[in-house]
Amino acid sequence: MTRKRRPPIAPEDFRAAGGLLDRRIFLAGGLAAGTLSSSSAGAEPLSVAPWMKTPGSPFTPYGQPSRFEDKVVRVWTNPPNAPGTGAARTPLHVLNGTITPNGLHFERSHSGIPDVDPDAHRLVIHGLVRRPLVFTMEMLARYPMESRIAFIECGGNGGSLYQKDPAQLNCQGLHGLVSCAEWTGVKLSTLLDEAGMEPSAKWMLAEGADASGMSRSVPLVKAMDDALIALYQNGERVRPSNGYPLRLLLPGYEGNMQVKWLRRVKLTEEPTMTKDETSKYTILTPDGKSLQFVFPIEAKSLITQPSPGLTMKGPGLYEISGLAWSGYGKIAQVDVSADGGKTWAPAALQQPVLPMALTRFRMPWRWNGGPAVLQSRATDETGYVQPTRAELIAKRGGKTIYHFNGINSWGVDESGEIKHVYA
Ligand SMILES: Nc1nc2c(c(=O)[nH]1)N[C@H]1C(S)=C(S)[C@@H](COP(=O)(O)O)O[C@H]1N2
Ligand SMILES: [Mo]
Repeated sequence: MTRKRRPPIAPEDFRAAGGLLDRRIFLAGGLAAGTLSSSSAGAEPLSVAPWMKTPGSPFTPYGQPSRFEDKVVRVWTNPPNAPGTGAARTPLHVLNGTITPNGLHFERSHSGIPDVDPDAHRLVIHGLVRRPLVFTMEMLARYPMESRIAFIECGGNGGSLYQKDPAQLNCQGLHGLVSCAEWTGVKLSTLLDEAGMEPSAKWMLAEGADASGMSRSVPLVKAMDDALIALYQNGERVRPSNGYPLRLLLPGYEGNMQVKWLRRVKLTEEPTMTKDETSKYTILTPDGKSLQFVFPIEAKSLITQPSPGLTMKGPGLYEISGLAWSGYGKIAQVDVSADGGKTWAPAALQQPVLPMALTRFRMPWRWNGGPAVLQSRATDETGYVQPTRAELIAKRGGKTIYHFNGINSWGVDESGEIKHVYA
């Protein structure tokens, strides 16, 4: 009896034009590049490598990545060692999964990283409360804690996509001001309940202990809902660059409000109108008016692999993979296009899909070696769909740098090189 063998990629596997495939294609087998007879890696596959012949290195107090991974680093544009305002970006294109390692979490500081002594630092809660409170770090650590996996994205991330011409930067340079971590600490509501809120309190001022005196007004409903006084980041104490010894975590809200090196929470009736929420972090619209207090990050997504710098090596099967997130809740769907948005197919969402956290999506793609334009489009659980760049700019104009969440396009040419393009 003869059985017809199904070809590795059958016509019914194609989901959209441009070679987007059904996700089950990776289960079909026979698609991997390396076979024993065609090993091109140089070494015989089962020869005894040098590192098998002597004992390995001893233990170290704090682990570091392999020396072969020395290009997996943050980058920034400030001159070397210049303190002050600036940002170091996460290398999204060479990471996978959804959690950002602490040493690679992006950093945005308006006046450098203060060297805060946890024994000398205090957190004060005052204003419209019955009992003003002062906390040492030791006192805070005695309260019950919770963990939340949450992204933080700078309101200025992707701001260069408002420009007329596509900036020739890679994924990190264009979009590296977003990261995701498991944050652990004390619920702000626990501390506010203890202080006893006056009924007239509707807002709170959060102030940092750095030289920039970063301060923002936060609606009290958000503070009482899911705000965290974060003491730990991915299991270890919050890094100095991310707010040691404690930061405010406001899941889903723009990064700027998540005040680092937090020293003061003051309950107020009205927003305080600080310099950071009037001169900055407002969205200037085409009619000359500004949108103020645009807090949650709108749904957004991004293909991280392939992306500029990760040149593809010939036609064949590839995995398109990327990240999606929304400050309004969970990601419901991510669609991928390989033809600049003409046709779309839904990507597989990797579990767990958590609210206000980075979500990883994956899509098999058979690249035929021709030009392609790769895009992703996120939909969140509210039904909101990530707009095209043109739709976003029609609404917002080009005078702002904040809250860019338009669809991003990577152009692939015949040589497999990838560039940032507008489609
Ligand atoms: N005290 C203080 N908090 C701050 C800032 C700052 O400069 N000082 N930068 C803000 C901005 S603009 C962003 S985007 C986030 C960045 O958080 P991260 O550096 O932990 O990634 O922190 C916010 N909190
Ligand atoms: Mo920011």
